[in-house]
Amino acid sequence: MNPRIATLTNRIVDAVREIILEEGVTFEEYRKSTQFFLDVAEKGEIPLFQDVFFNATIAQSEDARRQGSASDMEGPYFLDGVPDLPSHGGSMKVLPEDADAERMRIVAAVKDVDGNPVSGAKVYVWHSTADGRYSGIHDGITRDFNRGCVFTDDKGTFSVDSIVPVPYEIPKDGPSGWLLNEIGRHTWRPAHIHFKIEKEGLFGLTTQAYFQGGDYVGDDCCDSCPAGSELIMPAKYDGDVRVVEITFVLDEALAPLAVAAE
Ligand code: MBD
Ligand code: FE
Repeated sequence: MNPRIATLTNRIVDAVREIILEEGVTFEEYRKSTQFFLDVAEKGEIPLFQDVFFNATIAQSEDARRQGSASDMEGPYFLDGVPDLPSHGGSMKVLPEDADAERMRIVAAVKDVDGNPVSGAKVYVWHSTADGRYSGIHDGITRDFNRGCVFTDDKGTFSVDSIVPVPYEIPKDGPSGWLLNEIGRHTWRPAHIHFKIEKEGLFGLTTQAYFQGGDYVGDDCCDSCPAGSELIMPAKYDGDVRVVEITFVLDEALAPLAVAAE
């Protein structure tokens, strides 16, 4: 018997049973829901389904236990073993056909909750191409593009050049896209950059940054980019380069929950 699993399972089952009775759910609807989950699994959309409906809330739940920067979904497209970049002056690999895309410079600082710089933090950065694909995941694009791994310098800072990503449409022909459509929602995420920051002894922060003024900002199909979010970056430019100036505040590593799941 695992008390954590018991609590969560019982509360979820109770909530669903209550809805079934209140809404008068039928055998036919029940069979459709069985088929729906079979489809989600068959299409490999279990991670996507969870991201669309629950991950933003998991981030909220974790953030309630912390004071550092807001966290956000990792999403399904993180890859390890990506190109190493210097702390400053490096450029992500950009597809030849994206050579004319709008350029972007990420200028970042990593700090602890007392404002001290965090040097030697390992930061993964990844985002879509200018036509909304992730390298190493989607068709026709090998894994190194628009991805990099960089360590913060002794001032806790790093910077990296790339191109500005675009809004991302989740697969709309699969079950997750179908369900969004059935409930009157669209299947788009605002343009975003993913970050995953690791430093021994500190909370590992996974988060994203969005572009103020961009399409679907405040209207994310995953509900991860509400209007007013601290993760929405103001439109700052250095000439024609979009500058994303961002500070990541890392908490101390979180203590495990009092009753941890096994
Ligand atoms: C993405 O690029 C993403 O970040 C998430 C969370 C879900 C689907 C695609
Ligand atoms: Fe993404």
